[in-house]
Amino acid sequence: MRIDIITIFPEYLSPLALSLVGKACEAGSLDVRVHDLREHAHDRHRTVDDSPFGGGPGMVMKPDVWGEAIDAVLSQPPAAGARATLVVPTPVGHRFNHAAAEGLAAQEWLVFLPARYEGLDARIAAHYRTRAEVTAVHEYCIGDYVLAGGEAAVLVMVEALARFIPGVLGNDESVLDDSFAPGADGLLAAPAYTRPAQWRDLSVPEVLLSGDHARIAAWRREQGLQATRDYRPDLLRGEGS
Ligand code: JBH
Repeated sequence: MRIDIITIFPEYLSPLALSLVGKACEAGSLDVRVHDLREHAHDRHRTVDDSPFGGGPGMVMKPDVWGEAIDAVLSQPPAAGARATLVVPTPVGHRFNHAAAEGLAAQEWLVFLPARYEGLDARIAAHYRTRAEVTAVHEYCIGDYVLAGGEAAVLVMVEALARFIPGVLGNDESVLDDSFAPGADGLLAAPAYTRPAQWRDLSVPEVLLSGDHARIAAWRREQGLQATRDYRPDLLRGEGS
């Protein structure tokens, strides 16, 4: 998979060279390219934003600068005829969840457009939805809190989707067992323990040492159900994931 990211903070994306995503890049299953938006700002101050038409606080990122940057990325497809899926992190978007991550992971080419909080000129999404080289423009929100810009959201989304790319995890079963995976019954995971069996004044639940796999599975189901009731009752009502 090819991933392009256009940003005014290229260094912000450097964690992608680490960990699971970095290993996938080295192994060749992922090709991540970070581009500096300011290379497409041609005035003396390399301006990328301007005040909003209609007034109000904050700044809006300029469509001409973004348009030139996106066109430059789209002119370098990973393969002849490849089409890009554009992803815009924004507080005004569909919730990014497990299903969204899995959907993005199935694409051959993703282009992320992290903007500052007040966002991109709305014509960017409208224009690129009409372009033949683009399959879709997704606007996603990772959660109900305020971020200064979309870069941290891109890190979250890339890490979440990379786990669905074959060969990236190293253990295909881990994805299926995750909390939120439909096959994992939609519940949160049970609490986990490892050695030593006795630590300070706390011991591991006896059932986990019993070797009785049916009892362990039943215990984990019940614990997962209780954790879901406590922390995420929305999942039990079928509203979450
Ligand atoms: C995206 O996903 C978002 N959640 C909260 N704040 C944001 C700010 C900019 C982009 C988001």
